[in-house]
Amino acid sequence: MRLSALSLSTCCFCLAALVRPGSASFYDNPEVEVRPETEIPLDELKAKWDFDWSFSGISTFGHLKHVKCLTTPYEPFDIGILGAPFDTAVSYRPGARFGPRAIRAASARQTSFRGFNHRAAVNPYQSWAQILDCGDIPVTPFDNALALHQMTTAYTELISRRPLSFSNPPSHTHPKLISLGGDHSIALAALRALQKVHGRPIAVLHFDAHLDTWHPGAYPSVWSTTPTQADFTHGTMFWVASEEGLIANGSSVHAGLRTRLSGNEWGDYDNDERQGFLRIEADDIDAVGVSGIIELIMERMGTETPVYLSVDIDVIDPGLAPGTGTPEPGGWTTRELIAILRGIEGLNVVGADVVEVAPAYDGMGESTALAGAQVAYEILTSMVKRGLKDRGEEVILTKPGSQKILSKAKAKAKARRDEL
Ligand SMILES: [Mn+2]
Repeated sequence: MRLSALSLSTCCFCLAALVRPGSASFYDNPEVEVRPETEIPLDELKAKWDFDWSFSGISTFGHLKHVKCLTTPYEPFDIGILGAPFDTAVSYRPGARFGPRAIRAASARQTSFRGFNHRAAVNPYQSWAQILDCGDIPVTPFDNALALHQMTTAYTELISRRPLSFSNPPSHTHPKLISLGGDHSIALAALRALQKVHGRPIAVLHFDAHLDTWHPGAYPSVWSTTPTQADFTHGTMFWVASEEGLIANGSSVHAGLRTRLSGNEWGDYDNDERQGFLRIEADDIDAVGVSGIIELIMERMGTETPVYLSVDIDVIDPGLAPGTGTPEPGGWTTRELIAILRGIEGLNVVGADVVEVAPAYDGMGESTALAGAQVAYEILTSMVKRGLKDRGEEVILTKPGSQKILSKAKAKAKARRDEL
């Protein structure tokens, strides 16, 4: 007994020695003041509780404020993240209806607090734009014609509003949406809405392993007679959009292609050419590099043409992004895609999507959803940065220190090459 009492007192002495003089001990149970709720000032509550760790809080994209924009026309915004959980137009693996949910969860480490994009020198979450998580369109899974109608109506309604930071043409005249798919067919709804609201065909920049300009007849739907609801799929929506005159023929681009083609000839490419797309194959990156891909896109699209930027996550190699509907080996790395997206930040993007994230086939580390969240972040960054430029507030690219180190390393590498 005496010994344990002694140890206890020694221990207490040690703890006392660790505690800074005058401060409360870690082990103190502080007195919590009980006050009627009405007596606590709101700013005091906000100061104490109005923040989230990356792992806390309800899941919205990047911890953005969630507003169901479709039912709150009195809440203006500049850029909205809009879920389109629709996947009943897929040709292979279903499951992308869970894409928005997975991408939101995977975006948890994007916070306004730590959101500075070092590649772009801007924090999209702390700039001019009011960005909201607009929630999901409640798309029916039972009737694709109705689903397309719902998505088109929702998209049209949202981009017809006046943005919070309205600025004169050609700049921010309409809110911009980044939609989270859903399968790729949701792009048809976006293009119908964009063409209507902007009053002109839209150029499409399409990152994908596949063409998605396929004629509906390229699918073995022998029971259907054209046109039917079966024409609307995640591989034909750009064909339908082209037929409807929604896509700017001659200024659109596919990037990252590596699909197999129908039959024993180039008919699919011929059909694609009629729709006016430039095709950049996944393999082209070996010949021209990331910067060559960027040049090809910028040369084709310029900085003024309104662009719909559509990213099928299957553009990334399935080794890095397996959670998708129609995986094709031999794709770009996530880093290459990020670098390309950064390189084309000067485009006039009026709308965008990240589609085909199907978390059921993803790895336990949610690599596909993480890539999807990163792609959305890069697009968001570009929209904000373009807005800064249009407002005459161009950001100055400064990377203290690293540029010097990089140029030194480059010079060293060059010297080494010359030596050899
Ligand atoms: Mn696609």
